[in-house]
Amino acid sequence: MRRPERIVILTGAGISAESGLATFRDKGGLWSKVDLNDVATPQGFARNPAMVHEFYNARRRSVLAAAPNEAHLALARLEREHDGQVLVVTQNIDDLHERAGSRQILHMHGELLKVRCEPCGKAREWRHDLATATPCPDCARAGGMRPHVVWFGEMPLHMDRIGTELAACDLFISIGTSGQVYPAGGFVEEARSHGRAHTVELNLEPSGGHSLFAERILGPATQVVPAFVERLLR
Ligand code: BJW
Repeated sequence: MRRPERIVILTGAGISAESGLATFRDKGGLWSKVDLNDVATPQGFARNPAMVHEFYNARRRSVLAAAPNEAHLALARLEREHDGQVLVVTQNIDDLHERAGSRQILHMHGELLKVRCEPCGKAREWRHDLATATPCPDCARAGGMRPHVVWFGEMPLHMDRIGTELAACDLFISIGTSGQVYPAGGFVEEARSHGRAHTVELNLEPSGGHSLFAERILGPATQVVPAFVERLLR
């Protein structure tokens, strides 16, 4: 592998698993406990907002109680010590990359510690429980506040910038994601299709069937990510 200049790192729920945050599709994951159509679609929220608030309130409390692990810290070290660009594109809605020290981060599926008022469109930091009756601090309307996250059928955030970065990167690393959710699941092909990017998957178990990655390293994120970062910086 040539020394990369521009690195794009896609992270998924697996990088936060060893911080105690549940993944979605692993055995015992969130989608084995709740129906994603009920809690992760605009239609589910319209049907039963109280249930959706309860689901995200519990997850917000878990995120606030969690701490970044060795994998988050290793990516922050890479950003600090690599003499090129390092961009983390995360599907995760937790703030563990930020708390580990990463600064170049795009949250494509939103952020759990933010809420948005649908009527006035204003998003703001939020660390408390949210209820159907919570009024918007900006426009004072009640009933329109929702978690600032991207549900199925909604457009992920920062897609233009992500497309530009994937086209320009020479190393694409995917960490702890099953690759089952699009558009993130197609990023490896996007990075490859420009012909320059070396592609690496770091995961507990290989994602998908036929691999589109040039290299796969299997193991828990807290072990394989620091080792891979060490190799890159050597
Ligand atoms: C470890 C580990 C350890 C464990 N160490 N590793 C048919 C075909 C194709 C697409 C579609 C289709 N029908 C509908 C679609 C589109 C749909 C989609 O992809 N559906 C699929 C289910 C088929 N996508 C959308 O609707 C998206 N929007 C969209 O497409 O807009 C249109 C558009 C058009 C053109 C361009 C761009 C856009 C929106 C998707 C929103 C996803 N939202 C969620 C919820 C967010 C809020 C929340 O957190 O509650 O995002 S769903 C959930 O899945 C969450 C995650 O970010 C996302 C991905 O999950 P992730 O991170 O991969 O977790 P898991 O659990 O799947 O995998 C964990 C991995 O970790 C595993 O691989 C383990 O091995 C590993 N692991 N422990 C290392 N210790």
